[in-house]
Amino acid sequence: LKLSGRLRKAIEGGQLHLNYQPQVDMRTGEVRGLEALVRWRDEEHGIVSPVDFVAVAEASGLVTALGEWVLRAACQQAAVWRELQLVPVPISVNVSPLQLQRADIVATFQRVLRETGTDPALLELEVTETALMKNPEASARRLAEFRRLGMRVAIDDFGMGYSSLGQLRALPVDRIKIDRAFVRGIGAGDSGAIATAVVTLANAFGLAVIAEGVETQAQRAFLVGLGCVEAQGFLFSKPLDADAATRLLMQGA
Ligand code: G
Ligand code: G
Ligand code: MN
Ligand code: NA
Repeated sequence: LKLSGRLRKAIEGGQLHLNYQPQVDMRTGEVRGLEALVRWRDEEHGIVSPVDFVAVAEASGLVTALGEWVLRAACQQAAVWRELQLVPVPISVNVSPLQLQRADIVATFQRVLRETGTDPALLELEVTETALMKNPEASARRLAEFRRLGMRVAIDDFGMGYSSLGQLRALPVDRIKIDRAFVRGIGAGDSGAIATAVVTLANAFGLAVIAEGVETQAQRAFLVGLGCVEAQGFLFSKPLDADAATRLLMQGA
């Protein structure tokens, strides 16, 4: 069976699952959010990375089914955490470029939220800067619709997509995620100039900011010094399976 056929079966047959990477307040370690990251365990190929299979989904017309599966799984997990009476934590879900272009995406997301009883304010959609810049006007309209429904929007991998200041200002988003390429070298020869510029930009536009890929105390200290308070990264936690994420949230409750 071709990879696309296997993926279709995986989506239908429950071979996908989500991991959750904590987004923390670097000053206190408090969990402020979780990014949902999809995983595929295939009998023949083992763990297949989303880097590979999101592209397969986009090329084979499965991107809507995959995206809906991811959103529903995240919302169902949020419902489990609600049942456990844990303090609600926003979940960030990645949206692929092609998925964002589909005309029915807003209606589909609205339906999934309704069916799972999810508060839209607890959902953040992550769209990469590169994806947004392929079609800035249409993307902006789409993101504005999500925000009208009460969801939050983040620009993922920021700094890699060459958006102009004018384009950035026109995008209806809530926060910027500093790409880990601009965090990696801090404390090891990199002056942190780009990270500094991104935080300055976010402040100027009234956007929140979160750093990705924080792995060292030096990076953490530098970013906190800039006023970038939130981060994801191996220094704090790798992506966790649902049980480990539940245990983490219970510690905070
Ligand atoms: O978690 P990991 O490092 O394997 O993620 C690799 C890439 O896959 C990242 O760029 C991440 O944004 C992307 N990714 C993870 N989960 C999803 C998902 O549910 N949908 C989409 N479109 N991309 C995802
Ligand atoms: O592109 P996106 O930001 O969605 O990618 C998320 C991916 O980044 C996750 O798959 C996660 O495994 C990876 N990641 C998270 N924290 C770190 C980190 O500190 N270092 C590195 N190298 N990768 C990380
Ligand atoms: Mn992401
Ligand atoms: Na990223």
